[in-house]
Amino acid sequence: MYHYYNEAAECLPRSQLSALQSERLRVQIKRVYDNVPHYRKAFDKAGIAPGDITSIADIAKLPFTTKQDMRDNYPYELFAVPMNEVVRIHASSGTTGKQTVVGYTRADLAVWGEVMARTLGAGGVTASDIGHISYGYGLFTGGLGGNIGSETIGAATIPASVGNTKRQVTILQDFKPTFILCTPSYALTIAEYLEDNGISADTLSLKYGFFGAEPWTEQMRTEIERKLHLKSFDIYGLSEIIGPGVAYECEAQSGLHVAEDHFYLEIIDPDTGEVLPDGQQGEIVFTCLTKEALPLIRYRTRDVGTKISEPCKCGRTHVRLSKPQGRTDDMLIIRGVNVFPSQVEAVLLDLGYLSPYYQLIVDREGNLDRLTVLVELTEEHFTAEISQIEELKRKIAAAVQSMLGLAVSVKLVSPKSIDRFEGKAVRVIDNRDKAFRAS
Ligand code: DLL
Repeated sequence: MYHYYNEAAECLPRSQLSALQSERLRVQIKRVYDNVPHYRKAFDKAGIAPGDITSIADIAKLPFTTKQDMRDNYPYELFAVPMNEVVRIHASSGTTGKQTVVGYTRADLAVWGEVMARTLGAGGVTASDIGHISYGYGLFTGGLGGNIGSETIGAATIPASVGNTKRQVTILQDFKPTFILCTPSYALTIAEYLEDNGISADTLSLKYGFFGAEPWTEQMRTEIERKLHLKSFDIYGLSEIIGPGVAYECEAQSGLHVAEDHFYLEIIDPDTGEVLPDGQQGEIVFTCLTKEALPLIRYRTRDVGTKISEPCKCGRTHVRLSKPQGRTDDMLIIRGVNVFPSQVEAVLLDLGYLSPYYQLIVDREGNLDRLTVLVELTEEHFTAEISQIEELKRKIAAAVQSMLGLAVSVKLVSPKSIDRFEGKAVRVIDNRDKAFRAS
């Protein structure tokens, strides 16, 4: 039996969903044309009048919106409502340039609560549950996004926020939450604290975990479930679109359902902008169909994914997104081979005897890029003979090479020497720019 928060909306027949999307797009295009100078200019330039958009199929006529457009209109110029209608601001820090600022009206917050309640409901959460929210509270959308979903579904909500793992574990033991939200890397940090302190996961009451905000593999899922004794679900989103809740896993766990009555998904070829057919990997593009404060149209997320339109076993009619592998910006190109950190993670954890802590270091020697995989030894291997360690390194390098077709160096480091993360993990250290600057 599958669980839903809003079965009528989540299982709406495709013909009705498509009619709803068409109507919502029509209203949205008029809203942005009338209220956002950037869109008026962009549509005029493309020769499109709001009246030309009558059905969801017309979406392909519209120009894309990019991160650069957000920067150029910093902080509020893309808002489609006056400030007295905005009730919340969030921002994502971004590694380069200015923060990306996003806003919500009261109705937008209600949509956020709805899609996050669907996310939790899809895992089986109900009003009888107790939720522990360990995403950071603040400008990051994780904490307050988890919070609004948990409250909307009616669960007793613990706004634990992130950090101070000892205190988090005390809360987990004493307040007895039945579900937790945090990054997959923080879930591992909590698991490690339990192990180090001889606390069995059975002393906690956790039944479900909702992990996202960064890519994580099926192998990582197995690791987390084994250590925390819970069932885990992937949740995806980005601040620009609403925050967490844009797409979520159901109990069939074969992709993430996009809340398609609110966010329209397209997959495009990042080089040509052409819309790709189902099943083909490309850049994820979203259009906000109902957002009032910041209604982005065809926003290029720079995330890589695949659209799955086949019906899902769970009965939801909304399309699925393959488990997001990472951002185009995170994809490394090493001697012509494309590598996502998550692919290396899968190889490492498949070996079965490594710790889930790793980092990828990229250096340039002369004109050649070199990838070093840094992996922590487990306590068990730490005391091994040098010859055994050499053998381990050889095995890891061979496994990565056979999977990715790329020769790598492997460096094994002592347990707990790689940084632990409370929020999003940093997996890649790219020294190539530095080498370039120095030369
Ligand atoms: O990370 C929102 C969020 C919070 C999602 C909590 C899930 C849970 P931003 O900080 O704007 O928002 O970062 C968005 O994070 O474009 C992806 O690259 C990445 N990302 C988010 N969820 C996933 C996921 C939040 N489940 C960026 N798998 C996105 C892979 C993810 N990457």
